[in-house]
Amino acid sequence: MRNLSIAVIPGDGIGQEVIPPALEVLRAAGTKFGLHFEFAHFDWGAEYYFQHGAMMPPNALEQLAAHDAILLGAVGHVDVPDNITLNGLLLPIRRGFDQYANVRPAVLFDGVDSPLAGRAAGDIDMVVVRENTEGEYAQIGGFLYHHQPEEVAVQTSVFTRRGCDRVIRHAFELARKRNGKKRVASITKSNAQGFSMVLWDKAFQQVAAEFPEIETESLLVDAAAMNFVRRPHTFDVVVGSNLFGDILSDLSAIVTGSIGLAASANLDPTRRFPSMFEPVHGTAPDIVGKGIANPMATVFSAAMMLEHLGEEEAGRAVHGAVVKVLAGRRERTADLGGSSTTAAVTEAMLGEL
Ligand code: GGG
Repeated sequence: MRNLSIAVIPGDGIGQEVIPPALEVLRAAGTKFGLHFEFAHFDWGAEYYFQHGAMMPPNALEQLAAHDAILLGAVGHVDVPDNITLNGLLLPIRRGFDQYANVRPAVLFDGVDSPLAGRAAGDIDMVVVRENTEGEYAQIGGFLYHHQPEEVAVQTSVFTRRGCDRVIRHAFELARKRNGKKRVASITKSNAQGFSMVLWDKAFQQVAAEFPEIETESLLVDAAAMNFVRRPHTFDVVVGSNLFGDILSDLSAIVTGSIGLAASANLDPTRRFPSMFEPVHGTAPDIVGKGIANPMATVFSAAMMLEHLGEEEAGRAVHGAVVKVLAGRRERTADLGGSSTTAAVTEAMLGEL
C-alpha cells in the first residue's frame, strides 16, 4: 500500500462542490490500486480573506511543501477583487513552487457535442502548454497619480530566456511522448510585442532544433484563435505565454464541449516542489449551491495528478471512468446539455471505476 499525502484547497464557489466528488473517486481508485490517500484540507480562499485579510496564511507554501501534490478547486468571490484572489493564492503557489508548465488537455470525447459543425469524437485532441510563472502575469508595475483623475498604470511583462526555453522544451518533450501528431505550435504576437515575444520566437527556433522529428508552426495569437475554430484537428501541442495560454485554453475547452471538462496540471517538472492540479474553470457564482456543477474537470485533473505521481494505471482508470460516463450520454450536467446533478454524475463515475 503506497501512502500519498495530498493538500486539498477547495477554495470558493463551486470549488467546494467539485472537490468532494474528486476525493471520492480518488478514494475508490486507491482501494482498487493499493493507494492510501491522506487528504489535508486547507480552508483558504475568499472566506479566509474575510476573516484574516489574506487569501492564505504567510507560511502557506511551507505548509503545502510537505505534501506530494496539491488539488485545488476554484478561487474567486464577487466581494473580493479578482487581482487579490489571483495574486493572493493561485499565483504565489504557481510561482513559489516553480510550476512553470501549465498543461491543459482538450479532447473531443465520444458522447460530447462540439459547438463546431462536423466535428466528431477524436477529431480534436490537443494540449495547451501555458508558461505559468512569468510573462504577462509577472506583476511588475505600479500606479502614478493613483486615485487621481490623471492616474497612470504601468504593467510590465517579463520574459526570460530561461523561462521561455524550459516551457518550450516541456512542450516538445510532451509532443514526443504523446501518441499524437508530433507537432508543436508556438503562439506569440511578436509583430506587435517586438522584444519579449521576439525572444520567445528565438527560443522556440533553437529548442525546436533539438527535436527534428517534431513538426512546428508559429502563429500570432489572433490567427491561433481563428484556427482553433477553423482547423482544431490540426493542433497537437500548443505552447504560449501565460496570458495567451490562459485565453486559448478557454477556447480549446469550449470547442471540445465544455469548460466543465477542462483539466489542468501546474507542473514543476523538476519535482523539487509539489505540483498543483485544478479544473480550468472558476467559481461559477451563477450555479453555486444548486448541486449542478460538473465535477468531471476536477476528476480529470485528479487523474493527471495520479499520473504525475507515477500511478499511471490508476490515473488511466480514473480518466477512463469519466470517458465512459460521457460516452454513455446518460448522466450529464447542464453545461453538457443534460440535467443531472453533481451527485448523480459522481455516482456514475464511481460505478464505471
Ligand atoms: N480553477 C482555479 C480557478 O479558480 N481558476 C480561475 C482563474 O481565474 N484562473 C486564472 C488563471 O488560471 O490564471
